[in-house]
Amino acid sequence: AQAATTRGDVERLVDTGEVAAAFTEAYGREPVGVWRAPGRVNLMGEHTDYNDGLVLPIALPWGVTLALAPTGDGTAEVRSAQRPDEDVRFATADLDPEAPLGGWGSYVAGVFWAAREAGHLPADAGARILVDSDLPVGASLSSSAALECAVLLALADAHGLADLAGDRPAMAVIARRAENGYVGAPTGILDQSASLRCTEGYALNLDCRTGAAGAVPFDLEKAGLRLLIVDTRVEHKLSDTTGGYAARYEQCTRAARELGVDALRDVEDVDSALARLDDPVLKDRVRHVVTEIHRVNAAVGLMRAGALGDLGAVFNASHISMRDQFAISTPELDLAVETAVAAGARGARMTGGGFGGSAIALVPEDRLDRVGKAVADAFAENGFRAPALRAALPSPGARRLR
Ligand code: GAF
Repeated sequence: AQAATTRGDVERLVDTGEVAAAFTEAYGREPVGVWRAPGRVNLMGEHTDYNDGLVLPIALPWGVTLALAPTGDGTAEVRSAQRPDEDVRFATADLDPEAPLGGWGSYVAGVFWAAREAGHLPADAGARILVDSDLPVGASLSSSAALECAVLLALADAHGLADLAGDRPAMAVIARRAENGYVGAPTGILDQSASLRCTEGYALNLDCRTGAAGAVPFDLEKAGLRLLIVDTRVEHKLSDTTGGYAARYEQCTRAARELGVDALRDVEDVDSALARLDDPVLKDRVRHVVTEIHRVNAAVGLMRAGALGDLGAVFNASHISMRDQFAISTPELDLAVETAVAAGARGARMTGGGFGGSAIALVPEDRLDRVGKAVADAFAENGFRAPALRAALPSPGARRLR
């Protein structure tokens, strides 16, 4: 397992020197700074964000690090250490959401587009950027949001966009707009908020309707627990507008309309709401969203009481709801969850958008190896691709490193 279970491990993952040196080699000049934005796992509250509900993510030790130098020529050049043959260049004035660049460059271009649309980025603002990432893509760990947030934070700092640089909630709105308006993925505000607003040692209890947030202590080390992330390596894709994610978004919107509420967040009595719906699929979707919002509150209560082990039961209930009511799990995710619990995890659930990606398990420290091995063995026995296992601590949100 790739483990970052102590603060020292987390620090070692952040190598600012290498990224700055790679920038200098690529562009023949020094960057003005280096920024890092993390990926996330969500502890509770899945598919609740676009229903105006509650979420509870932590930032991961892994993320996107980038070096940047601002320019005043209105163009951007972006290189990635992971994609050396896919350099990206664009003139910011030419960006058109009807014809997005495509590929990984869309997430960068989308941020320029959204920051300009919001009136923050002057027309002549450009940049040279070098991106490095230790987050897997398509693993439900928010590699897209980490990239968007790193670019936006660096642009805000380097171009002196003072009204934006100090306002993380506003930055999350712009990074989400990049994804919705330019990339074309109908996602909510969870991932960008997690990357920009999480703090080390805490989970972020975010109200996606108001943007209000609180930090909830999540001291795994003190509780003798570890958070094991099982990346099933079945890639999920949120930007597929005909796919499962977009279909869930549409079903939730339709259910809210039929129930006469602004969003499913406003459903107060789930049984009477279900009685007013005819479509059994919509009933299932509503039951998941409404109960999942309650599970966020339950999880926050347990965390504030210092009863982290008891979160396991809430994890398990959430997974069953995602599997049976929201229908976003996969055989690999179900196997990861069931095997982890059978091998001694306190609880487990899939995390993120679903249809692939990762599961998380809350595991007593002394059972971490046993649980990881049990999951890897079960995957092999079932003929699934070997999972990638990582243990993580709640880590710092997006920040300037140098
Ligand atoms: C993905 C989306 F990007 C988020 O907005 C959220 O809906 C999540 O799936 C499910 O909770 O990560």
